[in-house]
Amino acid sequence: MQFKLEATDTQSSARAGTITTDHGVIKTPIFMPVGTVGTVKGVHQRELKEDINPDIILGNTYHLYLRPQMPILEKAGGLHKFMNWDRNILTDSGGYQVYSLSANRKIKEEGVKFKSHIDGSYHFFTPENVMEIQRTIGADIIMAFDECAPYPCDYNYAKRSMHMTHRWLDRCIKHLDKTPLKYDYDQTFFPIVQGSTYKDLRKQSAEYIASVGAEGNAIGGLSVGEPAEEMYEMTEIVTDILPKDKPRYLMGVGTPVNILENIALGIDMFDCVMPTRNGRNGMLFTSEGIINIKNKKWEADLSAVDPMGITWVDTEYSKAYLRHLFTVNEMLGRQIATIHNLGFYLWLVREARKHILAGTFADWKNGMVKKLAQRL
Ligand code: PRF
Repeated sequence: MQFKLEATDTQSSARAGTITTDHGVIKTPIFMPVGTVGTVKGVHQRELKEDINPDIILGNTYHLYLRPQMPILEKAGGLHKFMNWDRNILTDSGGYQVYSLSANRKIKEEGVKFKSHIDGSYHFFTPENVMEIQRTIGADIIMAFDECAPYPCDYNYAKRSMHMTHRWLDRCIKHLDKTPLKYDYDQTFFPIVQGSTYKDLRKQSAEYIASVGAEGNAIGGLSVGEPAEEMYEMTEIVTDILPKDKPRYLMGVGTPVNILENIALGIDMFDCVMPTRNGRNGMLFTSEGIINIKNKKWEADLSAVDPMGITWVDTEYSKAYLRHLFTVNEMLGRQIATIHNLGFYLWLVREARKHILAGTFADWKNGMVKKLAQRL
């Protein structure tokens, strides 16, 4: 993997760059649509490529390990081939999904024992087997196995958890070094900063993560219920320490406003279920604000879904029609909303990139932030 920093904003820490892997170029800042189980829910791979056009999507180790399971993915030649996606993929390690999805999880130094949310069967994740699973899935970027501490979290728990995440990181690196690649392209490993909402822990974790010299770095444990201001404060502490010549990925963030504010603090990569999950629930993100398309207000509004027209669905259909699809619970409504929202998120990061390169990011960002959170 190669990262080339193309521009840094003069009034903020925002950056524009390119990441190059064996599956192509990723222009940053980037938003990665979430494709948890080998599908970006509700969107065909062809639509994803042609209409939304992301350079990279995300998959989840936890889900893919449970279904379809590793023998199938191995037989297919990895996730790219299995799902027919020839661009970049990043897999999360399960270090978050284990805590947010499975019941009865037991975290020990050795690893995490958890109960499947699908059939109640028991499984054990360790830093070692998660590296092997990610080799088999075959994503271009693979993540360290970490513990995402809950919020709020008492200091002593956060500190112990952070140190365990650091020890797990050492085990990940050691094991990865002796686990050969499974396919004919490279994989890049990203470690994850933790430390909850404690400044000294965040600083310590960022220093530790920077010291391992990985090709890219991630920040976890944020956007877990803390106020946005606290998230930004933590991001800033960490981005001040992480190397400038490596990409930085803020995991599971966030709203359009969160994304712009964190770009301003020096983040290059984002993922979040919000555009897809909230879209399926009738929430549309637009450059003028947020729409709940299920609202009666749109019942007879025959204007375009989004007059700005980022994707074709925005101008091809009316708000009243889309509302109707939600009212009668047709799946096409959820598909249209998903394509719209992903189109919007990708538009937002591409605009941010353009403005960083043109030296106009800070003013543009401040103007956008005022509009994006409004409820229409
Ligand atoms: N760790 C991992 N994945 C994540 C997170 C984390 O802390 C988060 C927190 N926002 C989202 N996804 N491994």
